[in-house]
Amino acid sequence: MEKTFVMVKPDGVQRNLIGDILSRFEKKGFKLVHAELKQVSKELAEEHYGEHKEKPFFGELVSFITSGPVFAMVLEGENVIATSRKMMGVTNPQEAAPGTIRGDFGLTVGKNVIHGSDSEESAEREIGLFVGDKPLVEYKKDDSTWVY
Ligand code: DAT
Ligand code: MG
Repeated sequence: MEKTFVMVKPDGVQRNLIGDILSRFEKKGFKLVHAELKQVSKELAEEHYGEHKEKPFFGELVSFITSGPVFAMVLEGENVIATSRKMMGVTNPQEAAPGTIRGDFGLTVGKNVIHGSDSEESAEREIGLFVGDKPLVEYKKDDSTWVY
């Protein structure tokens, strides 16, 4: 089953949004197979956001994502990568549709509450970076026959 990496960013943690955000994914039918409250190091931040190294906002991005703990998750489900990105809304919360996580909870692009992998390759890469060798929690979820 497809997996993705999602994290509530430091602004979302500080603003007490972990529960609301996790609840949306749970209610949608996605299965949580890893969760960790984690302080991101500068090295991990630079690696994770490597594709943005040359952007003018890179320094700000790294200092923001390391400014406090994040809530890192791996979610599993059919088409979870694209669907969870839709639930997050577009990058800039001012343009994100109401009803999306960024649309409902964010106000500026620099503090947009949540991260989610954007492709199968980035999901695999980001799960590797954040979870490493720790095994994902594999279990049968009793609601699965009602979701699928
Ligand atoms: P996304 O997080 O939607 O995948 P992205 O990968 O293009 O967006 O950018 C990563 C993060 O960088 C994004 O969540 C917020 C920040 N960011 C993007 N564009 C920015 C900009 N123009 N100014 C400041 N921060 C920006
Ligand atoms: Mg991205």
